[in-house]
Amino acid sequence: MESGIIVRALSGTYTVKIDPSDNQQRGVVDSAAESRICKPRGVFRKQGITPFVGDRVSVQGTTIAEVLPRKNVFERPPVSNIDAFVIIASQALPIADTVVLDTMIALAEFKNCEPIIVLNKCDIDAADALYDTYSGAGFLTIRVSAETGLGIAELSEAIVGKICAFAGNTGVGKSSIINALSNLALATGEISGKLKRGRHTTRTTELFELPNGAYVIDTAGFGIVEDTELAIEDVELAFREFEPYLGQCRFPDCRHLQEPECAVVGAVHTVKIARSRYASYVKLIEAAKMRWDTRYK
Ligand SMILES: Nc1nc2c(ncn2[C@@H]2O[C@H](COP(=O)(O)OP(=O)(O)OP(=O)(O)O)[C@@H](O)[C@H]2O)c(=O)[nH]1
Ligand SMILES: [Mg+2]
Ligand SMILES: [Zn+2]
Repeated sequence: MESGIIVRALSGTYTVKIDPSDNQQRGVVDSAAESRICKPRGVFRKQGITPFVGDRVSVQGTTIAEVLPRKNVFERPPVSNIDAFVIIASQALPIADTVVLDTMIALAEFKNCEPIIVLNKCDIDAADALYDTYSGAGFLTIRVSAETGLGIAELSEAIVGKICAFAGNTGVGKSSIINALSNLALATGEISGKLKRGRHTTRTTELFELPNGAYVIDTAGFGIVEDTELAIEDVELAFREFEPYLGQCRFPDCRHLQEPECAVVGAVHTVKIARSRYASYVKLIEAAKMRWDTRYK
């Protein structure tokens, strides 16, 4: 039996990139690696199994025989096994909304995928405040410019071999950065022309393979709708820079809102936690509370 990864889904048909056989070098992108159109086993329907883009699968001929256990699942778009959530923001137009950024980051943390903050359009504005906030909070934060190529090599390095969802406002430069990442390999003579999609919107869900072996999915608004999955107790765990203060508050059940002698609020006052991050935390807690109340009251 062979194995592979689903890179494309279109009305019940899946494109599976077949893993190179063992005598071929692993971890090296093999542009000749076979892409095979496959159908799921009939029994999947009865079992309620829907293969997703990103799934690791076993295939027999042109049949998907098994979907291997998933690291995580996103519903919109339907993808699984996302290793890194590459969140693109900028201090040039469109200027980042930190609540939106922090919601995406919280969701990434909740789903066990690594948030990578990419500050684009640094040729126009170096985004110092965003850089300080997010690197200070403990995230890999990379300044780039799709226009000049600044930071693109560093980003490429950071995502080697990972399945990445590129998320961010429309116009922030997701497609431009993906193009820049694929052009990076021009020097080595490898380029997948299919990335040059320009501004076409695509209705299929697809992973694009970059020359560095990363897979990327390029979707405006990725993940935003799914913050509704975050319960109150998930929210504090989704802010990694709060961690040193958890358990230090006066009340063990402190939600870090209006309670007296709260260590988290103390850290905001001493600027160890960024004010904008704390403001996003409060919004996410309020939203989670509201959902809980409407569900259970
Ligand atoms: N100055 C400058 N402009 C950039 C940079 N990156 C992208 N742009 C411009 O910003 C505009 C939007 O870029 P896109 O790559 O289409 O943005 P996107 O995030 O893919 O947008 P959607 O597909 O609508 O979600 C284009 O006009 C780009 O030329 C950059 O680093 N610097
Ligand atoms: Mg785009
Ligand atoms: Zn507290």
